[in-house]
Amino acid sequence: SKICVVGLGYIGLPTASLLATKGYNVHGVDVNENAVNMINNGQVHIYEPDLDILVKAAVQSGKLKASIKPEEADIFIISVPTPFKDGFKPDLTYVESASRSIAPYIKADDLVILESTSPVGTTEKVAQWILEERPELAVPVEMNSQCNRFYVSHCPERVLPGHILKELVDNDRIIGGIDQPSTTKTVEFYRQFINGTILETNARTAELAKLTENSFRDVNIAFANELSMICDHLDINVWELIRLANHHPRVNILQPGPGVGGHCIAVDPWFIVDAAPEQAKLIQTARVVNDYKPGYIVEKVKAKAERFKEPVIACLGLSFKANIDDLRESPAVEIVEHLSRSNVGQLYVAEPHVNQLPEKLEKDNITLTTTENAIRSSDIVILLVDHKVFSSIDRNLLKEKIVIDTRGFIK
Ligand code: SAJ
Repeated sequence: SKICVVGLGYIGLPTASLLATKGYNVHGVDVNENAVNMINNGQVHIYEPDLDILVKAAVQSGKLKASIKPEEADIFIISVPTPFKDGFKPDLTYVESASRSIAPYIKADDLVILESTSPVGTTEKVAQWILEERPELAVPVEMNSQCNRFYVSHCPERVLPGHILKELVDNDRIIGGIDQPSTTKTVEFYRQFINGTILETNARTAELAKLTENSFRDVNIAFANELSMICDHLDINVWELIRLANHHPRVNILQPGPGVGGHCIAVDPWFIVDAAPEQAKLIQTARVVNDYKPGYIVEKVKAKAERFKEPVIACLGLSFKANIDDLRESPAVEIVEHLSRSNVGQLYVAEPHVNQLPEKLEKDNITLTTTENAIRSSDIVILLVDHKVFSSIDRNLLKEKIVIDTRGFIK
């Protein structure tokens, strides 16, 4: 069968490439023309370990082609972003426009799969948006007929950035259709290329399951972040505390950090809060605790900087977590921006995974440089990301410095 993948980002591109190398004819669609051109040349516009090799293989086999427009296919996969907008409301603009854009190309018996993380009810909306464009098609919820029908399911992606290629095939998957025939058809498709267990449910449960997974992690990180602030107050080493507590057979605390970033864990819990504000108290509080942490780190740095006349601060790491180049919703970026805005001092930033500062950090008091140069030039060193490359930092360089290690990385 032919597959059309809409949205060629961190989820869509690996998925499209994987399917192409499995022998499917894949038509990839993205609104970013530059990304489309790069992919057609066998190149990648995002960094993920080994993705370049997979994309190259897929394109060279002739099975993966990209374009800015959808084409007819048997299976459509929607993997576009679902950010939030002001007031922490889910923004379904991309899902809606993806759904409407594929509508003209859908034929009877086709399957539409929503992989984007989505608020409860979105999969049903996808079916509705398509029906609005193509009233002659049907889903049996409305018409008890098998003719002219199309199928719609949610199969939330669960891959961890940095480990996408492995998790894409090995993770268990939840599949929930808008009706049982949709679920069954989707399960049959994923069985072709997924090694993990496939779990069947309905669309709404699948949607909430994905949001629940990320909220679970957010709540647990909030617990660790709260502990780190309690420990600062009581002058106790939080890393030692957590290590000790985790020796209990039923305790497994996550790690505190400078805050929670990325486009998933810091976003998805709000979809639950938005849908059930009265009930989702803990989930909302966890968001507040995690969002408080970057500002808390800034205050810590300010307090240390007071003793210097012209403080120079080295900020190590910008990405939202270790060993990736993704700066979206990164607490490290937020901290550097905040320090710059409050003129705390001269900032030297080291981020070995990028060769250019993001636009919002292009400021006179911020310089992107090497790790060693940043440390050598500084009075205060803030470790913001636990990148593997930072583990080889020469400890002698740090001897005379004030070190604020937000990740408990520098022993
Ligand atoms: N973090 C901590 N302490 C920890 C763990 C993480 O501060 O102990 C921070 C990270 O530094 C980062 C943020 O949390 O800023 C999120 O990182 P992450 O590694 O927990 O998660 P993501 O955003 O890279 O990927 C998550 C994953 N979800 C879960 O683990 C439940 C992934 O499986 C999802 O597919 C992904 O969200 C997604 O796309 O939804």
